Amino acid sequence: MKAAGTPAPLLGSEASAPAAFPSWRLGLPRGRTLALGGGRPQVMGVLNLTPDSFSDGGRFWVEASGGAGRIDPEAVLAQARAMLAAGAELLDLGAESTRPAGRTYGAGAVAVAAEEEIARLLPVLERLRAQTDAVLSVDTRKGAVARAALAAGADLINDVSALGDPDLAAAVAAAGCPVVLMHSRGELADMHLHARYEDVIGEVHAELAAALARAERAGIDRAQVVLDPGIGFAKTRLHNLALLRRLDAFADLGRPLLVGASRKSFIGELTGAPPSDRLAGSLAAAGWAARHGAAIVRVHDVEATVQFLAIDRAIAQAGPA
Ligand code: HH2
Repeated sequence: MKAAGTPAPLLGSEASAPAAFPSWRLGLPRGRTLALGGGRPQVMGVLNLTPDSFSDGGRFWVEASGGAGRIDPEAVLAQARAMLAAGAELLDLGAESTRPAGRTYGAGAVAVAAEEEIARLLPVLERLRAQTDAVLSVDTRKGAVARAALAAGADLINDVSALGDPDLAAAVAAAGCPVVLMHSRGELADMHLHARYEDVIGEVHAELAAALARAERAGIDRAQVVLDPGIGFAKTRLHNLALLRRLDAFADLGRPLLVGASRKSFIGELTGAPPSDRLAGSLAAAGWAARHGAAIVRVHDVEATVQFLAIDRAIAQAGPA
């Protein structure tokens, strides 16, 4: 119960939106819709069902004998419920780490077969779908995983390879669901070698435009595409900072933008903080992204991000007292 006299939170759509930010309505499976934009970024909570993600790997992982292991679905569901209660409007379930190889993370993530990815994902996804109408995104690069996830009730596919697998494009086109196309270069194992740009803004812009065109050629409706500059993927610290600084340069692509800067290594490089201690830097990046046009921010720390964005926005919209 709210105490008498406590003002209503200024979190929802009742708060007026600045005219400068466009709005979009994406179609979700089973007749639902996802309203994005209008200056009110939505928070996507990260749920990594992996033993080896860079910031929270192993959190839901139960070790078994002989080096094997499995996800504890109940632990993930508890975290999902906490994220939704804290104000996440989307959850992003990933069963394969995309942790890059290179200076920061050594050999990078271990490749996971589609069968293993599906086995990690489905017990969680099926139970979550039965419990919530929230938007459930699945972070995968593989068509077989996307198909299994969509059949189990996923709403949206988040593809960090931007349709590297033509079968994923076919699965998304057949389902008619939204898809996130993220910018990267090369493979996960060698992307750090591709972090070379003459003009990072222009080249990422051109490569995202090409990804959008590739999606349309594969039969995906451009109105269902969300674009992402791919912070930390084939980028140096300076590239990441430049992309955040000029996020507005991607507005003319005409699609909602997702930004995932949470706990990423550029924050560690600038501050010396380990992944588990990068909340303040992550909030600074999410706040900047939100103010400069991100429609979705993908974060590990939902409660803090929701509060940060609510206050940031309330100040930005305050009228003369
Ligand atoms: N970043 C990660 C994974 N998926 N998807 C999109 N669209 N954008 C991102 O920036 C992005 C992403 C990496 O973060 P995390 O999931 O925490 O780590 P890991 O890939 O090691 O599981």
